[in-house]
Amino acid sequence: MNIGRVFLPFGLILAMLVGSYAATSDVKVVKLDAYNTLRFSPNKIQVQPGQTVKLTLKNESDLPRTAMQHDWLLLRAGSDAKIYAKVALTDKADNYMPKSLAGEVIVGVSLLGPQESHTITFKAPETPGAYPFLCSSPGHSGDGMSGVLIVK
Ligand SMILES: [Cu+2]
Repeated sequence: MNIGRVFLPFGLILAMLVGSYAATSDVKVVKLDAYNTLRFSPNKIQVQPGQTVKLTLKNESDLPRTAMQHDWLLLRAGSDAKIYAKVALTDKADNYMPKSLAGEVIVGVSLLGPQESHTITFKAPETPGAYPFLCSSPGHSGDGMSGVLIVK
């Protein structure tokens, strides 16, 4: 007689477990390393539309902080990373993230010193396309510290 009562909660718990498992496996984990050579590794990241992305930026440098800081900024599709970098170049007061171009930035990690790392979690854009990213530390993206997030 009690089977009905026992079975229903068990079924609900099972459904909840399955649901949370599906959500966890849907997270794209990205380890993004930033090097003295002014490169990101990887420089191409592919995600699904709207996918949850857990991204850890690590500054792999062992130079003094003043010599080698890196950040990571994901821009809107169609945004020009070269223009962003050019404006950012002289904007030390804003950590090279100019307020006038804040609308171009989807998400980012601000400047990290040598051997520092920081993790952010964000939702990938829903619209398929190529979203440029860069390090806005002066001169870095011009020397190759840029890449692309592909939403597909
Ligand atoms: Cu950099």
